[in-house]
Amino acid sequence: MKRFVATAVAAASLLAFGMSSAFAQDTVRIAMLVKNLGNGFFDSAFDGGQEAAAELGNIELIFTAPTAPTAEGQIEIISNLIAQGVDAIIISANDPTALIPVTKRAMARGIKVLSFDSGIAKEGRLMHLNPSNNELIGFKQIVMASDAAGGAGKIAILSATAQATNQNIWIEEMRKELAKPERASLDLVDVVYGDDQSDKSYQEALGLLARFPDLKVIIAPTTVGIAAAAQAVRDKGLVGKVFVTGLGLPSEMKGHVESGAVLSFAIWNPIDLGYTATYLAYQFVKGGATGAPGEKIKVGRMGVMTIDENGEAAMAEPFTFDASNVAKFAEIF
Ligand code: RAM
Repeated sequence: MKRFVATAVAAASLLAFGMSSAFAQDTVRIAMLVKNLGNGFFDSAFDGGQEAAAELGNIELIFTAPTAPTAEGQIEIISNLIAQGVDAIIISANDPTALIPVTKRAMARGIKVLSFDSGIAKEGRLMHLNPSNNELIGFKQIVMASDAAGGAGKIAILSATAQATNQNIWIEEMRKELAKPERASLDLVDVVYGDDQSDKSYQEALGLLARFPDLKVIIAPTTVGIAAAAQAVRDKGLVGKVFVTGLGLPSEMKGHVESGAVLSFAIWNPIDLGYTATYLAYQFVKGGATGAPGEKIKVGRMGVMTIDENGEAAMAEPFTFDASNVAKFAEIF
């Protein structure tokens, strides 16, 4: 809600100051369409987007999302954005393929469609911005789980939605790592989905704890899931017996690390991700970027992104947090 108000105020002040219509026409309208509302990860991404917008000037950045993380909700919003005639849409997709018809329609109207965080398949966007290297994200989570489990025992995954492009890629990478002989003592017993809703994630975590009394680790590759799972472990008095790891926001995980339910977790900087995605969108609208393989696109304080053969680019390595550094980063995101 806060986000819509911010946009409305920016637009209203333009009118109030009687900007000429020529100026208004020059304004680049970029929509950041995320998986769902009420997720702190995306709120931070929008903060980064606003930073890029302020730096570039003359951008109206619209933050929007369905209430629940569904492809249907995103399709409806994209149709509305086409009708509004925005210049670009940056999307964290709830499904890799379901959005393709509507994003193709948007691109046919000249709207620059990019995906970030959670991708749309190649034909449905001009480029995709990965937060980091997918293989590394999968690998890191298994290493953290293995460390927490002492190298052996039952582990389970609590993911976001069953269709989420990014989580499904990371789960695939985790499975590949688990298939290695040196991981043979780790037993992945289940994968469940909390739909990036706190309540559902909490219930799914309780379900895992009940079904697998000797479970050692829950890996949640989602900021919503990891916080909910840590809360479930604490509420059940299982701290020290079951550990939670995965991808989390320091600001949401500080208390869970201090409680001992979480020994370590990882993430990248969502502010930098939103900043870069917004900058890229601007470069497609105004800077002539096309997303062709090998293309190098300047993205302000983040330097230069290089497009690979799949029309993708990746940002930095995920960073690991534990009791030694979580409090410091909790102030930032
Ligand atoms: C949640 C969302 C997002 C993902 C993070 C790690 O906030 O599912 O897409 O990148 O977790």
